[in-house]
Formats: sequence, C-alpha cells, structure tokens
Amino acid sequence: MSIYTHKFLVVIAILTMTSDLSIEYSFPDGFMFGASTAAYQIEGAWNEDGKGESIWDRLVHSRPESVADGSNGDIACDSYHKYKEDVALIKGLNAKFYRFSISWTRIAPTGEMHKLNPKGIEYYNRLINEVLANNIEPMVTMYHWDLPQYLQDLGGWTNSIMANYFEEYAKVLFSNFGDRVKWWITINEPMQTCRGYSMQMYAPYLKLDKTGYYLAGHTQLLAHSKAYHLYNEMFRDKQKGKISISINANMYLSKNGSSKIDQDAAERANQFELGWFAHPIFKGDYPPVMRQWVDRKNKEIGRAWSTLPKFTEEEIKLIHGSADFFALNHYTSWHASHGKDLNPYCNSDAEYIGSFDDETWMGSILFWLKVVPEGLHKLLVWIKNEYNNPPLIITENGFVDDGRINDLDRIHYIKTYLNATLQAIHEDKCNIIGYIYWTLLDNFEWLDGYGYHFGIVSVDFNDSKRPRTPKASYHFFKSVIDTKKLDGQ
Ligand code: PNW
Repeated sequence: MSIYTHKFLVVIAILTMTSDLSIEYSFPDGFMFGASTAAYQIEGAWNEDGKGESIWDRLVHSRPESVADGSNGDIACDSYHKYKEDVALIKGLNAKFYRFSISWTRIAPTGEMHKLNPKGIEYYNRLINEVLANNIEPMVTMYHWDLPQYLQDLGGWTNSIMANYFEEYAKVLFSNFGDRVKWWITINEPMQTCRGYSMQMYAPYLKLDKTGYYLAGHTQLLAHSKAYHLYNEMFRDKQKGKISISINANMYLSKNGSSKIDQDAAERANQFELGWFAHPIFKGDYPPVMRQWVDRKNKEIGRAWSTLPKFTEEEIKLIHGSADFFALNHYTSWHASHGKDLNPYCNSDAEYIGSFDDETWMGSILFWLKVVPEGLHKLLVWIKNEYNNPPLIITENGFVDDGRINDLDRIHYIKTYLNATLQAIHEDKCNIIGYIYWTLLDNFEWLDGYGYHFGIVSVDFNDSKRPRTPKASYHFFKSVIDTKKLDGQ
C-alpha cells in the first residue's frame, strides 16, 4: 500500500470517528481488545507437513458445489507460511489479544493421540512464540469446526465417544502449549457445529434433523467439561490459565413489543440458542423451557423418547461451573413472534417465527446479518441477569461486505456495537472485560466462499503471495484501542 493510500485511510478513519454518539464513555483500564481468526479459514497448506484430512477438506474436495463459488481453503490466506505478517498486523493495532484456532489434524492427522504429528506441534510453537515475542496474548480455540475425518467416520459429534477424543486432544494442547497459552476456548460456537449435522450448513454436511442437532450439542458439552476438569486436575496450578467455550447467539426481541405471547416466544428463542449451552454451564442442565418443549414435541409425534438427550446427575455437576468467563460470539438480532416457522434457522421445537424486516435496521450482503447494536446491549444485560454477571469477553463480533478497502459500513458497525458495549458497562454495570473483532483477515467464509468478507485487513486472493492491506476499519479500530474511546479524543 502506498503511503498516500495509507494516509487517506487514516483520514477517513478519523473523520468517521467524529462522534454521533450521545454519551462518550471510555473503556476501563485493562480492557482487552483483539482480533480473531480460525485455522481452516486462513491457514491453507491443507496437506502440508503431515497434516491429516479434516471434515472441511473432505467436503470441499468431494462436493465443491456445496460452496457458493466452488472455492476451498486449500490455500486461503496462506497463513501457515505468512503467520508472522498476521502477528505484525495484530501488533500494528496495539491489540492485546490474537485469537486463533488450532487445526486438530495438524496435531493428530486422524485424531488418534498416539499418532501425533511433530511438525504440526512445531508450527503452533512457532506461532505462539511469535505472538508472545510481540507482547500479544494468544487466545487459543481448540476446535473451530475442522474435525478429523477419521473421527467423523466414527460418527463425529453424534457419537459420545468424541468427548473422550476431545479430552485427549486437549491434554496434548495443554501439555505442549499451556506453559505459554493462558486463554483457552475449547469449542467455537457449538450450535453452529450442530447445524453441520442437522441442516447441511457446514461440514460434515449432514441432514439428521433434530436428532443429530441435539446429539451433537450434548456431546460437545460433555467434551468441553472433560477438557475443563482435566485442566483443573492436571494443569491449572502450574499454568494458571483461563478456559471457556465461545457460545454464539442472536438476540431475539419481541416482534410486537408488549405482546406477552411474543415476549415469551423471544425468551424461548434465546433459551433455545444461547441458553442451550450457557444454562448447563452457568446454571446446571438444559433450560427448563427447552426440556419441556422438546419433550412435548416428541410426545406429540408419538415418540416414546426425547431427541434432547438427558445428562446424568453426575454429568450435570461436571458441566455446571465449567467456564472461567463467559465467551460470547454475537453478530445480529432478530425479531421473534409466536408461531410455526419453516425457516431452518429457527428451531421448530421452540415455535417462534424469526424475522428481520425492521426498516430501521441497516442490512448487509448476508441476509441474516443486520446492524442492531441495541440488540447487543439488551443481550449483555440479559446475560448479566440470567447468569449472575459473569466476567464476559465478546470473542467474536463482525460485519460482512464485499471486501472494499474504504469500509465505512464496517466502521459504523464496530463503532455502534462498541458503543452498546460501553453502555452495558457504564449504565448497567455488566462485567465485560474484552472485545475481539471477527476477523483480522478476509478469509474463506465457509459455504459462502470468498465473496463475503468480515476482515479489517484485505487479502488479495488473486495474487499467489496473498498480500495484505489494512482497511479503513483497521485504522479506526486501532484508534479506539489507542484512545479507549470511540470519538478519538
Ligand atoms: C461465525 N448466525 O459463525 C464463525 O465463528 C466464523 O468462523 C465465521 O466466519 C463468522 O461467524 C461469520 O459467519 C457464525 O447465523 C455464523 O448468526 C452464522 C451466525 C453466527 C455466527
């Protein structure tokens, strides 16, 4: 990027900061800013240095038509080779955190832990050391959707044995990297994993309806809690890190504000998404409304058992309390009203109709992503009240566009969502300790391919060198981190 382009973007970023926000709060001292990536979306080198085949490798190679532009992550941002540039970009932001994920099949090509791949371990050692050498804290996601294909052949997350495999994998990660990694996320967005088993939204691209959906969720909760307890028993005293699981959730707002039936529908939707994973961890067992409604739905169709599996008393205790902080991934809000919806995004067991037709909500190029910062504010207060105000890090939040460098809509999104965060901190005393933007780099956006970009840094995918160019939003985000304010004063 020429020096002129750079200056131009800085000017744009600063002009955009001129505040249209009514009250100007500051981020507290020690507030942790960062940016996030995921292995399959950026690394490339899909079969290099002994890496095994993951469910994403299998899907994109065997069914390329399942990805919008027929593309794949074989090369992606080539971060496997260019990781130092990625770390330098985090450094340039003055961010405290780099959240990235580890590719399970680099560590263990089949997922079997007695057959490790030393070169994979070396790669993450190099990456972690580079991060630390730049005074950045690594936050490591153990699983961001790239299950070893071999484990999928055993049934993947629908087989409860996966919890044992995950615990062994976690042990290898704690043993090899835990001396330097102090922030762990076991699983990224368990609900989205389940959508890969129920509605072909991701790999392994299965259509197992509610049975696969709830089973995959159940196993992931068990896997998460096993990793958490393993850390407590074998590593915590020495390594002194923190562990959580990144739970994603829309905020559902009642469509007809004061209508009780719609308010109940919105509350149900929140319990069926966020509560599905947060309730077992922060309160114990599945949300009562979820248990009741799913069991009743099964009865209605004459099934003698429930598709929502049951935890034993012992499992409930193990899962309860298995997070050191609340890790929230949040992008958008929807309206909910009572009724039956055919939209597969809306869980039909919960009987709510999801909509996003509010003309005051700015849209994006993805139908599901609307700009609703007040939804984040409400969600943060909902979490505070529901789970007794846990320390919370927003581990993902981001906006999608066509990849333009002068990304004013992204600046608007970040600014208004950070303003909502500041309101929750200062007006509602929500215990929010960090914000990690999704994502550092434009990358492989799963089944949407390369036409949809969330990055604050652009990557030229037509150039084999994959050059990176910071966008206006990068400069804007940096000035927020530097000043701790949204108005740049
Ligand atoms: C996240 N929704 O997924 C993932 O963690 C990222 O890997 C991904 O690139 C990013 O968001 C953008 O899609 C989500 O429908 C996908 O609300 C969909 C939703 C939320 C998160």
